[in-house]
Amino acid sequence: MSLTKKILLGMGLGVLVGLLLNSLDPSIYDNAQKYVLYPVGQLFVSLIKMLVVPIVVVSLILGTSGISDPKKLGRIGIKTVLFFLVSTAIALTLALGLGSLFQPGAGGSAVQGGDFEASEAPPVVDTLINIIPSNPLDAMVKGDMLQVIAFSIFIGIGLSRIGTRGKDLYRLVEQANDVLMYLVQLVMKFAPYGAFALIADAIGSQGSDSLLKMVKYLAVVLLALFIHLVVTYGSAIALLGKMNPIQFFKNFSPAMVVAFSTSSSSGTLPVSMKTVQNKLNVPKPISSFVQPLGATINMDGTAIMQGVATMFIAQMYGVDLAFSDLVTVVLTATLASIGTAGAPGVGLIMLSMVLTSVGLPVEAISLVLAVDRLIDMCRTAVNVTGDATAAVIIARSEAGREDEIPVVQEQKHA
Ligand code: DAS
Repeated sequence: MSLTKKILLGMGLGVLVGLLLNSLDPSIYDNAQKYVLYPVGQLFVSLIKMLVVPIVVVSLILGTSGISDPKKLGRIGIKTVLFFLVSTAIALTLALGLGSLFQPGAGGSAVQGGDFEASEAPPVVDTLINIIPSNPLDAMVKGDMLQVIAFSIFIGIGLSRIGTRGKDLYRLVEQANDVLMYLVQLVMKFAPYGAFALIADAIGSQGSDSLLKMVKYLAVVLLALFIHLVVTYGSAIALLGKMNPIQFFKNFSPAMVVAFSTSSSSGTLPVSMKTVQNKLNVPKPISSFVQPLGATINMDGTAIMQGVATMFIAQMYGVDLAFSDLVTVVLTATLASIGTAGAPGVGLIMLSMVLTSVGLPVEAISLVLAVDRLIDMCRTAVNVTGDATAAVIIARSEAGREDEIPVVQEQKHA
């Protein structure tokens, strides 16, 4: 049985066991929670948290070093990165807007006995100054994600600017990324049991109300993904790509199916590139530049999940996010989508850095973790479609100038 099926089975069993425990004598739930559900659920959350800082550092160094030298990127690269950033900003605005409109976590009680006190957000100026770590290692030890992000970006820029002198360090960081991607796959093997325990614990303690909130969160994310896919990409394809959107989605659907079933943008790359070249008539040089870059740094679907999840978790903790917090979410989720590797489950790990940037606890990922695999399948299909949309639009804008296209150093992800 595939891992996805095992996770979905774990989720289903978690719902049934949770509803059963909630209907029985509370002492039965207490014992089940103490000796099984809590240990298994927290073990899974800790395994995820263990990977957060190293993955953020390594992913952002690789992602930043690939795009920070305008000379290396060239005209095509700058147009491509600009399209990626604009579409991710639209995705996040959509996610935060729908999260505010539908309030999937409203009235939630993620913290027993009263609201969670988010750490008081300092004035914006202090936040910006505080982003620069006076001690990068201390920032990593404390998990101060904004400072970890800033330090990683500086390293990535430096690495790209020293050129060939940095090739050994770049290779070392790539190897570290490969090890971390292997560890993500290893941790994901535990996901069926973790999802079971987290769902059974939440529903066992709070009844069908918590199930309803999870379903509402799932529905808001799927709605945002659908709107972004059809409206944002559909109109970009029609207006900028001068292509019939229905034709685009029909021709690209085989790659979307592969992305949905594998939850891996990198794994889908061979199919998505072949589809874009053969069925959407994008010249090979443009497809071979835009799509590998996109599979590494362009994850609109992931950004949407992170935007809605942050709103959902803030609502479950009774925290009102100020406008400055929402700006921070857009910034960190954009950086997270640049850093997210095209492998299953990585976007959830990167969600931790978005949560900490607005003072929410990393443990809160347990509220969304249980349904994340289902969302990962959908958001990965959106991620690869965003890269294909960019390829079609860039090809259109470069019609007749394909000979001037640089070759980007493709980052390998497991
Ligand atoms: N599954 C990742 C991808 O391959 C995205 C994610 O985890 O958010 O695009």
